[in-house]
Amino acid sequence: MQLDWPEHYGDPSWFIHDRFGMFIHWGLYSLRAKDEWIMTQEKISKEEYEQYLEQFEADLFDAKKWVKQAKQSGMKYIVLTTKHHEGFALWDSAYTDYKITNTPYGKDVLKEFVEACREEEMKIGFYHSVIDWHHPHFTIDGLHPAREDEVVKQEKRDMKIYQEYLYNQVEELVTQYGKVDYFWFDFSYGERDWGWSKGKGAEDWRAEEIEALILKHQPHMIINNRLGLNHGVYTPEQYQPTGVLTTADNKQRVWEACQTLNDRWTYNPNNLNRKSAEMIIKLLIDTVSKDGNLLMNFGPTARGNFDEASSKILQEIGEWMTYHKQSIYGAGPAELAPPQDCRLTKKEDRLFIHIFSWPFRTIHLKDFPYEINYARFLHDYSEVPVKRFDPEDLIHHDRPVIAENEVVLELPVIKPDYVVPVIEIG
Ligand code: H79
Repeated sequence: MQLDWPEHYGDPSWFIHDRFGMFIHWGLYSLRAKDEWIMTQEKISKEEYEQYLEQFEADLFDAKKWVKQAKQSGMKYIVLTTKHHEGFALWDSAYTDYKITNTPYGKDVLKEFVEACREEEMKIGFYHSVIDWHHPHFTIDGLHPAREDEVVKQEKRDMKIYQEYLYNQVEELVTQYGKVDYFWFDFSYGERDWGWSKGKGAEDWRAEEIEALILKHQPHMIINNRLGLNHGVYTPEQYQPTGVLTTADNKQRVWEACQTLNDRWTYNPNNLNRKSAEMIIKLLIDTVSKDGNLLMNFGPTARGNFDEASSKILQEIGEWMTYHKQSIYGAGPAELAPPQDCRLTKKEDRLFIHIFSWPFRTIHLKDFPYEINYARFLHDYSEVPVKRFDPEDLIHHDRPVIAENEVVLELPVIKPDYVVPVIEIG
């Protein structure tokens, strides 16, 4: 099937192959430790919010550790928030004082991040918010409600000045940090007044100029769909599509589901609605079976480390990935319907059956279209016996009859000791 992909973007093959990335939300909101939208949700005044700048010590921040933890868990790329809606820059931008180098931490986080990624061959993604609640010329809109204390009133705001700022900062990001693989803007989709955008769209960001700027300096770059231009990596948020995604003219979309650990994107120790490693592994498998990527978010603490709970989850994901990564990297959807409680992925002539809920003794694959040379568990390559249609069997009334074109896999009674066992058929 043909890809729905803008010709002027870089080649997304690496991205489609790698399937699994880490999203990192880290900013001043990490100190409040509730929600990255807190400034707007609680209508916090600029003055109050700016105090967090003085408190950002990040004394446990170690980019190498982030990257090692992501890598150990099987993630192949990391997308870091260079600036979220709050407007605080994680790099030493020349265009603002509201930045990491003016905190007690004092160093350029982004520089350390890209260096650590390169050392470990981790692909690099920059998240960048086109929304900015701190910039005095970002015009007040539906998602940026006027606070009582707004220093610059709406009529004095000049969006053109903000547009320059946005452009200049993106220029810094694509010229001062070496090769970047992926630009992740947040957000507006397609129509100007549609849904979340609430009144701002591509022309407010000067999206086409920004895109041209990025590609001029880094022609290999891939970009997500949130500049409002209706192309690039399609990014369903906290939502799993029900199948492969195609356009109206039947082209295959490049897509990536982004998911939170516990409802919101910032570190929040008090939201215990946390996804287990098992659920995240299942999300990843489900995504790949539908031809997408999973960008799984983790929020470091204000001190800069992943907390114990996150670290443990990352480690558990890694334990599964160590033995099952073949069914994820470079894999995509299969053409046949999955058996009950299973997800299928396929890579060349190999089929992978991911068993979400352990059945009693057998898995039935109806209308099985492929040759079978072998079937085996991925975690230890132990053989899985395969039974096919046999006319002789018809005389045995004590076992289910296998239909023509049906394949039956014979399983042990006890589930192997992995959250999601996988059978490979080759
Ligand atoms: O960075 C993460 C989110 O902060 C950002 N995108 C991801 C990657 C994002 N920004 N906006 N949205 C997602 C959608 C906005 C949803 C809203 Fe609401 C519903 C805004 C107001 C109501 C969510 C709930 C935010 C505040 C309350």
